[in-house]
Amino acid sequence: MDISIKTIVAAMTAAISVSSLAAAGPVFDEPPGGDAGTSQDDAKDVKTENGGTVGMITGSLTGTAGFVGSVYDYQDVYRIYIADPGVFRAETMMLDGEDSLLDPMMFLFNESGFGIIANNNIGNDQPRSKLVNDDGNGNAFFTEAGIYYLAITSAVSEATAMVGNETVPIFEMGLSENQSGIIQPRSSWAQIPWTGWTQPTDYENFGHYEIALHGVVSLPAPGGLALLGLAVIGTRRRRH
Ligand SMILES: [Ca+2]
Ligand SMILES: [Ca+2]
Repeated sequence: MDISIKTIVAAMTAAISVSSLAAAGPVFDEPPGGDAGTSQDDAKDVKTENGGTVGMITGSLTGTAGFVGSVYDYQDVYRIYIADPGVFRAETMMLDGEDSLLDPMMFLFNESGFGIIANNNIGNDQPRSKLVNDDGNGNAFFTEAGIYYLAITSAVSEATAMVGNETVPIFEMGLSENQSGIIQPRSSWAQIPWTGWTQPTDYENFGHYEIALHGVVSLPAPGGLALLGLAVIGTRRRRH
C-alpha cells in the first residue's frame, strides 16, 4: 500500500514537473536576482527558447525591502517584439498573496523610446493595469510590428524626458483625468525619448506581478547570437 501511494505521489510529482516545463516556453520570467532594469540600455530582452509566442511576463518590483544598501526597484523595463499590433494587449493579473504588487502602472514605448500608451488603473476600484491598442473607437495607436519597450512601475512612478534642462512627465499620469483609460503622451512631448522615472508616491507599493500578453513573440536574435543565447540559458539552468 505504502509503495503504491509513493508511486502515485512520484507520478504526480513527475506530471507537475512536466507541466511546469511545458509552461516554460511561453512564460518569460525576470531572472531571479537579475533585475529587469529601468532604461532602454538595461531593459531585459524577452526571449523564449523556442522563439515563439510569449504569453506572459512574471517578475517583481522589490522596492527596498529585504536589501541593505542602495537597491531601488520600482520600475521594470522589458524589450519585447510585437508581431501583431492589431491584437496587442498587456494586462496585469489579479494575484493572491501579500507579496503581490497591488497598484501597477504600465507604459509602452517604441524602439526610439518615444511614449506610445500608458495606463494606471483599469477602473476607479480596480488598480490593476491594462494596455490595449484600441482607442475605444476601433482606432489603433500604433500599427508597425517591431521592437518596443514595455515598462511596469509602482503607481505613481511615471516616465520622464528632458526638455532642455527641464524634466517633464511625458504622459502626465499625475493628472486626475489620467488615472484610468489608455493615456497618450502630451503631444508636444511625444517625440522625445523617455530617459527616467519620477519617484514612486507610495514606497510600500511593490511586489510580484504577472503580465498576460497578446500579439508578442520572442525577440528575434540575429544569426549566431540565437545559439549563444541558448547556451547561456543552459548554463544558468544547470547552476540552479
Ligand atoms: Ca525588478
Ligand atoms: Ca494601477
